[in-house]
Amino acid sequence: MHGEMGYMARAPEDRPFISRWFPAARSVVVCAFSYHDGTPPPPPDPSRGRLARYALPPDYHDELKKRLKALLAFYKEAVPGAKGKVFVDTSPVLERRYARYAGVGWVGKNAMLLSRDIGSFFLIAGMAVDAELAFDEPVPEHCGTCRRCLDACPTDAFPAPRVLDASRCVAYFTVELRGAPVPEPFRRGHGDWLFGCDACQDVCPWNKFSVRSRVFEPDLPPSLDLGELAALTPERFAERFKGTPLQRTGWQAVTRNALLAMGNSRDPRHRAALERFAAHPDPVLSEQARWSLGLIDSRQ
Ligand code: B12
Ligand code: SF4
Ligand code: SF4
Repeated sequence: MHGEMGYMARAPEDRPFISRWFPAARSVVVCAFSYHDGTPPPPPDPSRGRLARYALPPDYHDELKKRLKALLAFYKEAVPGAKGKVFVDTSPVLERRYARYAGVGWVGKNAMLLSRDIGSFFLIAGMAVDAELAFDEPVPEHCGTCRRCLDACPTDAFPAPRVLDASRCVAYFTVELRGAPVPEPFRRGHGDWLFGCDACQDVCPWNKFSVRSRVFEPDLPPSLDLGELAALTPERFAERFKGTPLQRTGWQAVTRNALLAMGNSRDPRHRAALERFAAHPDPVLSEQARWSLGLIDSRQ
């Protein structure tokens, strides 16, 4: 269920309990930060690959850590001697679980934390503190009989509602799986996703209530030209995507994703780039290019 994300298997018994990470914890404050830029998803275009919305602003970790640290400093000033610790994504804290307890929203059938007020295009960050604070109640769930997200998932990554099998998820393959090929049975499901995947959120009716972010501005466009991307050397890639979420995933995996999206587009205009990569010394890239050429040719 975790794919190659080994850290998820480490100390699994600690992950549900914030007090194992911060023993003094008595209360948890959870914040939601919209990253929606107010624009609709881009129209399909065989020459381009799509980026998930969260990847458009600069990498969010530093910005949210800064804001949570300021909140913690404010708290410590108000309560001299108080202790606290902030979490933004990378700590062993199950953020959706605590956000649910804190009343930020409910866990949708797509496993996303979902709010009636702002939909699900938001990031979670928070802090644990050593005092007992007044608390909000969890909100009831509002999915009802809807199952649009389950039906929209292109790789059948939900064995049951609210249970995500990460080892089938396009977001996992495109962002976290590096140095390895995308397993063949999931390639067609990637469609034109280049980095991350929003298919199970784009269809959610609650996302018509998404609010424009007051924290993040897009730095990247919602889709990138596949030919231009595949033409970048590792050095040019590093320059172009410095400070963006694509930087951490790196040239090899993002180029692999671009070659895969080229195949799924079935657009013969990508043939020259794919033929160049079919002879590339990197076996992951050359194999992906050959697979994509096969898909384009199978249509002729
Ligand atoms: C690893 C990870 C991934 C893995 C998935 C791992 C997984 N199986 O969930 C991959 C790489 C695939 C991934 C994808 C995405 N991720 Co991610 N991811 C994480 C990370 C770092 C850890 C999550 C984790 O441990 N999951 C393990 C499962 C077991 O825990 P969980 O999903 O939190 O589920 C709990 C709740 O569902 C709860 N629960 C509550 N009620 C109920 C009811 C029932 C019936 C059930 C079964 C469960 C349940 O129980 C579960 C266990 O406690 C978190 C940050 C963090 N530290 O939490 C971000 C995080 C979950 N990701 C986030 C985002 C934005 C995404 C993507 C949307 C990115 C994208 N567009 O490509 C996709 C969404 C995919 C999806 N539909 O969930 C946000 C989610 C924000 C939100 N509004 O929910 C987080 C919180 C990061 C952040 N700081 O904002 N992610
Ligand atoms: S992010 Fe994409 S692949 Fe992953 S569960 Fe949602 S729709 Fe499926
Ligand atoms: S698409 Fe429907 S089932 Fe899925 S999270 Fe949204 S409301 Fe719930």
